[in-house]
Amino acid sequence: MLEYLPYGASTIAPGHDKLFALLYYLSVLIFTLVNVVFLYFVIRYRHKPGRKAYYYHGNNLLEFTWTLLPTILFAGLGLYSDDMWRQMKYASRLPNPDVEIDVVGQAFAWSARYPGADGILGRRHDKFRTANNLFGIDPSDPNGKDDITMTGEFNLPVNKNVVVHLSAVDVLHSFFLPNFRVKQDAVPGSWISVWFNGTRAGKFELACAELCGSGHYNMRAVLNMQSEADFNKWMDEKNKAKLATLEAEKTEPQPAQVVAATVPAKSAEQSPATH
Ligand SMILES: [Cu+2]
Repeated sequence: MLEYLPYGASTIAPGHDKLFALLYYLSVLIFTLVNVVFLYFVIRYRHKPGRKAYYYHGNNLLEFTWTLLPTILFAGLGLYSDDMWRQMKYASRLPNPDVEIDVVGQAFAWSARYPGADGILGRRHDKFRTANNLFGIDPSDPNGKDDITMTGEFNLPVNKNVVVHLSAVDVLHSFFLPNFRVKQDAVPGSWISVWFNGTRAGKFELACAELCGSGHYNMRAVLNMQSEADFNKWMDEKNKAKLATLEAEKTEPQPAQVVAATVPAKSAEQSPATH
């Protein structure tokens, strides 16, 4: 239909492309008609010596018609495309997620958060956000301890409903997966959910589609769409590595404990009472 579009790789791509093609060819048709008629009138009624311009005062039938036809056309297109829009954008139409992740945009990179071995994304709030905690994971929520975050490249399974909760750290970004026909602004201070169901395995581009600063052109990530088995294997490895790190942290003294142990001794040394 429209060969220059990136090939579709999600369940909504065929319906989306049909709608896109309809709008595209309707625009081409109307543009051509208007310009052919326009050119005809320009030539037919061009200036000629002796030709007199005449005064013409409206025509109700003509005005009624050229108001009614575009109204029918635009209202019709609105109604026709409404279901596709709801399916893509309405929170009430989000499918039951098979995989649920958080994604944040930050000048100039995309990061993702997976729920970890417990399968639960820990609570988050922007007040907890630091350079080392881009998602604002609540440190008091045990569900957040095993969450896994990564930047620049991440994996997801094909033929699964993926729900992405989207936000931004600094300025507006736009989460754009051309092959999946998904595009959604990522807005600092709010979390917006988008979904897709990928139909093809492979590497896909996640681009930023909002001019967000000098590095905007370079703000992209790689999305690896894998078979369910490959994805589960990848996720298991990530979870094992994360649990091992958590175990190691438990046995080593925490930086906070080291500070707590040394500070009183130090202050006792410096206290005038001990001299
Ligand atoms: Cu951006």
